[in-house]
Amino acid sequence: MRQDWTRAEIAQLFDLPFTELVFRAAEVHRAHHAPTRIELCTLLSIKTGGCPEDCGYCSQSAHAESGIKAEKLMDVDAVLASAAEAKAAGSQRFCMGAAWRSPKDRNMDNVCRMVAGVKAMGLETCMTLGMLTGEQARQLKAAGLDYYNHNIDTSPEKYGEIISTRTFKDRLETLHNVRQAEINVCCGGIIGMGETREDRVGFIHALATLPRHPESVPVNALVPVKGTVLGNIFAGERMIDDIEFVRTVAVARITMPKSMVRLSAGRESMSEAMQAFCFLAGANSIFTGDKLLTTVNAGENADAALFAKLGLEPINRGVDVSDDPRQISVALFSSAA
Ligand code: SAM
Ligand code: DTB
Ligand code: SF4
Repeated sequence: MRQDWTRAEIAQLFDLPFTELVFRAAEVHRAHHAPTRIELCTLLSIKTGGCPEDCGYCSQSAHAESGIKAEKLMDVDAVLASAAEAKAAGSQRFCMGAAWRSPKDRNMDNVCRMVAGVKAMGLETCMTLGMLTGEQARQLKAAGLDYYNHNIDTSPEKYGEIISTRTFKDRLETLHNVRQAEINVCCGGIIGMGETREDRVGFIHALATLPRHPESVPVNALVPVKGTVLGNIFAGERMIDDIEFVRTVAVARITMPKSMVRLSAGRESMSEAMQAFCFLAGANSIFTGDKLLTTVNAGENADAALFAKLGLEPINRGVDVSDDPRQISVALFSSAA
């Protein structure tokens, strides 16, 4: 995999005629993944609201006036009950999110019990808890954590306009700690925060030049939440052109061929045709269920209908995969074709 992408090369990809860009992305997608198979992940907010960070997009920041109240960390049993529901609904990965700047050491015991319990159900485990020390990352790994989500969100230049309570470099440090602990990395960001094309180039460049590409790359479309800084600016509508969003997905696919590219927040406001374009351009993972962390998601019925319409199927890890999910499902797809 190439880690030496230049900004100029990434800008050239963005500049391609749209159909040419999507065609190239689809080619790369087919070479590395089974193109009709989509990974299903489910989110749960295990600790909602009252976050000391000032991320301008986030309903859970204590600096926002979104009406989300601060809650305590959920009980382990309640989290496991929710994971069991997600598994019964066909989800493959259970992603637990906490509105923390970073976990306190006294939280680690409960959080690790959540990981171990979810893992024991046969689900893949993912957490997003804010910044981690090396020691905390090692504890999560020992508990059975498969993935850690920690987004860079936007370009290094734009970062300080969106968040002032931590730096882009802080983000990279946690990503390093997660990698050192041999936990898979889930890292992406948000499109539609008023960033320029150059910012989107810088965002993809930062991801595609990490020492190793993230195994998962969530591409969120900003969900404008009233009472947040960005929600107040972009009240009530998605502030990214559909075609530019699909271009971003396509460039992520081309530059990070093996990564799972997740069509994440904002899907609820996307048409079926727009989502189909994203799948064609290389997106191969979604969040299922009717809720993300605090905002609404497309919901299982809508997704089942969309999958049926498009002929998509969930990745069935038990059947399609053993050691390397992607390679074996590619092999299955090729022999079926
Ligand atoms: N506190 C942790 C952290 O910041 O890493 C984890 C939770 S945070 C909600 C996870 C990610 O969700 C953010 O990095 C951001 O990319 C995404 N996100 C949050 N609010 C969003 C919104 N309104 N629209 C789109 N994406 C959002
Ligand atoms: C990610 O990139 N998107 C997810 C997950 N990682 C944790 C979160 C989306 C949150 C959307 C806003 C909300 O529901 O509060
Ligand atoms: Fe806190 Fe994460 Fe929301 Fe930022 S994105 S305010 S760190 S919960």
